[in-house]
Amino acid sequence: MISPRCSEEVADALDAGRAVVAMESTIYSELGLPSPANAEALRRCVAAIRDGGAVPAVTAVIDGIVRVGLDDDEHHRILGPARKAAERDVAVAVAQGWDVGATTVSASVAIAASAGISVFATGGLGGVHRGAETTGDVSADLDALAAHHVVSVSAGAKAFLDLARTLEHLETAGVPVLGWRHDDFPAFYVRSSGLPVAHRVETAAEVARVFDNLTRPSTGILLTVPIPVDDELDPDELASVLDAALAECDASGITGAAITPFVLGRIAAATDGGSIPANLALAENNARVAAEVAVAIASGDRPRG
Ligand code: PSU
Ligand code: MN
Repeated sequence: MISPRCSEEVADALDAGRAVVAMESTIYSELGLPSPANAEALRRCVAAIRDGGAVPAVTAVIDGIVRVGLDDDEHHRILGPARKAAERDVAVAVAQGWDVGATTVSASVAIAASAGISVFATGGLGGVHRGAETTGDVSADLDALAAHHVVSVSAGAKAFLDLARTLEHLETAGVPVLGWRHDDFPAFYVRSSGLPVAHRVETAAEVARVFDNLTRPSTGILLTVPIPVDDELDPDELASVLDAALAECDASGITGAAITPFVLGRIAAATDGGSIPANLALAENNARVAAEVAVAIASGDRPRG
């Protein structure tokens, strides 16, 4: 089994029972956001977690070592070229000594759990892709949420997924989906997908209580946080851009892992780059809420209601 190497700061915080928030590295690499927005995203998310009274713990595989918590002078390692590492790839990245394995949600949640970290912050989750009934393309992120005892905080799932099926999958897998002060499952760049979340929560203490009372010891929670009102993109414009981009993928044979960068590029172009600040704002907001939840879990204080 993996034994991640924690930074001194993260190890000290975990020993002392202080709040720690795990982070992924795919979104901060060239695979997730263009430079220099990726560096800004990382800086803002780290700062939001610290401002919230928690210790940020970036996960990655660097020089074949599973890392939890990077020093600031190591951040450049994940900002450049990287290989995408989902949960199943982590062992391979170690065995083969990958320079930089950028961890997706599934890998990050698995690594967080192995280090004893209870809360993880991301931008958007992977999920069930449109057309999955023929391609079978369902992100390993969903199974990881069901398999590891971690609260994952996200602004819903990637914008161009089949969100209804993503929610069905999470229901089947036994993962509670909680909406942070919101009734709808968010759709990343927009606050509402039109689909309801299973349960709405108002406080971090409430999330902590749910976390304490899961019936399966190794299941997690998905806490969805809508993008802040002022940063939301126009839902109608986004829907038509998405449909056009996906049709273009179909027509030109773009499939699998190539779909995400292509569609994100089309969204950025169609919104005159407006999707990038929106992406940063939602990631930072998720980090802020994750810190609040981590502090509540670490405090052990669970006032009801
Ligand atoms: N959402 C985005 N951009 C991304 C991702 C999610 O808007 O780059 C990344 C996350 O790291 C997530 C991963 O875990 O994509 C899921 O990839 P896949 O669908 O291949 O499982
Ligand atoms: Mn996939």
